[in-house]
Amino acid sequence: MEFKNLLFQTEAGIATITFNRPKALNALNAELLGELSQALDAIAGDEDIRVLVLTGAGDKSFVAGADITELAKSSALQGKQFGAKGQQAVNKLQCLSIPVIAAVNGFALGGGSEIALACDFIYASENARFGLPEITLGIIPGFGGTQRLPRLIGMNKAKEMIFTGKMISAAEAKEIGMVNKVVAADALMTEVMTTAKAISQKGKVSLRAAKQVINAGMGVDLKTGCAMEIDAFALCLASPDAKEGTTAFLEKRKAVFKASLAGD
Ligand code: CO8
Repeated sequence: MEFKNLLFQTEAGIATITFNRPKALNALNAELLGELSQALDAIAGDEDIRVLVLTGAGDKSFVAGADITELAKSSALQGKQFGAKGQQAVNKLQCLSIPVIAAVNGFALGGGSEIALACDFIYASENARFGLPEITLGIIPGFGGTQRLPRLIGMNKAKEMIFTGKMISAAEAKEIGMVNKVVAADALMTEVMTTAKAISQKGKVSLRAAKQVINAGMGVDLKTGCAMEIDAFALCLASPDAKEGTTAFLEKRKAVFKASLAGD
């Protein structure tokens, strides 16, 4: 697929979306958000894609937030429409049935941090910087940052980041549990692709079930979450993936998972 503001490629079941406005540090304009939604729809409809990776073009920035030139000209109504477009895209990202890894290769500010937060986990380069600087612009996060950040790192730490608008280093982001791994900039994509490949070789049905149950379980009480887990477990057990996984173990060989979500 061809886009104006994104690069999109797939290889061996791993799709990569690269935010591609390097002159504006990959800032998010309305057109880019529309393209992101389109790309995510295409990925959701492609059974052969098993993992998605998001990163930024250039060596300086993942995404430096919403495009401030556009925001500066927006009325409240246009801002609401822009916010809705952004939230639609990040919600699609979070609800995608396949695992999504953010490879944060520089600034992840405002909407950039919010996109990374909607991914399943984040690997960052040593030069990455995270922050929600909206308060400095007289606004607040609008792509889910006030909701996802406290859920991930705790309310007090999230409030400190959002109230001060300060950037934190990749090392600090790892310390507070926002980032899973920090590596040298030139090793980031290799590290991300190694993990993406390992995940892509697992069963698609069980990956989907695990992601769905973890995401849905975060919004309900433990008892309800555990009940959802049992149902999802039973569905997995009925899939060809479970047959292959358990048979491969007993035959002392590596499982080769073929089942698609459609069950063929
Ligand atoms: N929007 C537009 N252009 C940007 C942005 C941005 N967010 N960030 C950087 N740029 C542009 C700069 O204007 C500059 O362009 P030019 O070369 O034409 O002058 C170019 O990128 C390079 O930037 P700098 O020269 O500033 O590079 P530095 O290395 O000196 O600084 C920083 C890098 C620290 C990243 C700095 O550019 C910066 O602070 N950028 C703004 C970061 C920011 O505040 N982001 C939050 C935006 S608000 C947001 O994300 C809200 C999301 C939710 C909206 C919901 C609406 C309802």
